[in-house]
Amino acid sequence: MSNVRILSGGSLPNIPWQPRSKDDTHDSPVWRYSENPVIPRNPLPGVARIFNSACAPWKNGFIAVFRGEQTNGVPHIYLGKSRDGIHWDIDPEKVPFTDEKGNPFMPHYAYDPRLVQVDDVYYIMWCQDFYGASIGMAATRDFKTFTRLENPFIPFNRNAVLFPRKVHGNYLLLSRPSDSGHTPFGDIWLSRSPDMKFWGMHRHVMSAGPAWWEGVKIGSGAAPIETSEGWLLFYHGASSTCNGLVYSFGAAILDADEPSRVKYRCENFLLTPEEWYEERGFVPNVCFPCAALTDKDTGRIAIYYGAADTYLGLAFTEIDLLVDYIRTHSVVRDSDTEEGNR
Ligand code: BMA
Repeated sequence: MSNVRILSGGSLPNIPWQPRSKDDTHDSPVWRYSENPVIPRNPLPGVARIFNSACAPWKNGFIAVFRGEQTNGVPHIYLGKSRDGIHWDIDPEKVPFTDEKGNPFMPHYAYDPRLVQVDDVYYIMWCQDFYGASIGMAATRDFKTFTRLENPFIPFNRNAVLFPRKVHGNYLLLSRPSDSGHTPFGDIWLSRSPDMKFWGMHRHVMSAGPAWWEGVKIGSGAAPIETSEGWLLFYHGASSTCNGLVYSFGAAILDADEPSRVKYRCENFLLTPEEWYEERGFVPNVCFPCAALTDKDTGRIAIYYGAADTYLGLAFTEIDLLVDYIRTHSVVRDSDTEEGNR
């Protein structure tokens, strides 16, 4: 067994947790919460489904940004609070984004939010209309005012995830350049910024495939977790079937100093649709992670993932088990291990 340490996030004794069942025969070191889904259908007036969503520790509990699909079909972001990370009190109003002067500045739509704390600022990033699907970003310190930042990229782009600290003086943002529709391709890229306004020094991180579960496209899931082995990244991968795409998730470990280099990449998925709430819903067969909580003292990790574009699910793992599994099943190619600048 390895002895890997979690470096980001600090102690989180109240992390949601459930030990693995003795009857669980999965090969993977990730197991589901037995009471999934944690958010059922029709959670709010005018909101039919909550899924692909992110949370973070906040005060003595947790705070979340939810992807809420309204009954008119348009997704927006909603705020929730929880004492235990499982039962949520969700604000029925959309998150009130403003510009830097404090004037209302709402995106036309917003989906797949991520939430990342860097120093004492919480950043939310999501996919929105910027004359085409692209990345929106906002900052908050108090979860009362939410100030939009400059959109980091031109269209088309999705699945942006910030690192939880600067590396060599720059903020780091992973993203997934895409097209305007149900993108049939997609690799993960890294961009740097000194100020959260100007993004550049773009580097390729890793491409879709070759494992079949991630053969069509991949995209970052939770914010990278700093460990003594490097940056642990949960990411989703899509596989093409005669019945459409199947979304699973896996993990890789990126180099601590130069995160565009992949050190280990697990060739197996960690979680793939097999429960009713993953296989059946608005879009069947989707497991889509957007956040992970960690407790550095116990090595516990709680992963939040959208299920079937309909529900929110929770899964668990432990850092030692997980990193052992990733290393044992790691397959990396030149396009993974190189710095990603050609
Ligand atoms: C992707 C994103 C996700 C969604 C997934 C499956 O392209 O739009 O929001 O969960 O498709 O429908």
